Amino acid sequence: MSDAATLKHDPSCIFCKIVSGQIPSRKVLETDEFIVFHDIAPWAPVHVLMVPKEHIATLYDSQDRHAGMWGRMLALAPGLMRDLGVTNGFRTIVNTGPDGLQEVQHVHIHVMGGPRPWAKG
Ligand code: DGP
Repeated sequence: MSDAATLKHDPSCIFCKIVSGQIPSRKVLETDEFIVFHDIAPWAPVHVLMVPKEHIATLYDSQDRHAGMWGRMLALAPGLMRDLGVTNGFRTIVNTGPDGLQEVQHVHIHVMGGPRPWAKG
């Protein structure tokens, strides 16, 4: 588990600003380690982002001490999607780096579901 006071924070990062409440978001869930909020430009009927509170720029920057947090985020995804009305499957995606199409330099898991077809694959 994490100690909020010691977590890395980048004041210029848009997701750090959402974590700190400086920028509003449609928040779905919050733990001491991460928050979940609706994507501003959804690719699917339900599209949320799971975002660590600590500023970790990309998956390349994730460390062994973050492994448990990744597991806890993924473990929450099915129940979270069920609560959002998604009961027939969903996609989880982590974009990494320029060739991985990562736009926001703060790691996040896209969790997308709802009746298909919808865009992006
Ligand atoms: P990626 O390409 O994996 O870095 O995806 C970044 C996602 O973040 C993209 O789907 C749009 C979303 N996003 C960017 N800025 C904001 C914002 O200010 N608020 C919310 N809710 N989502 C954002």
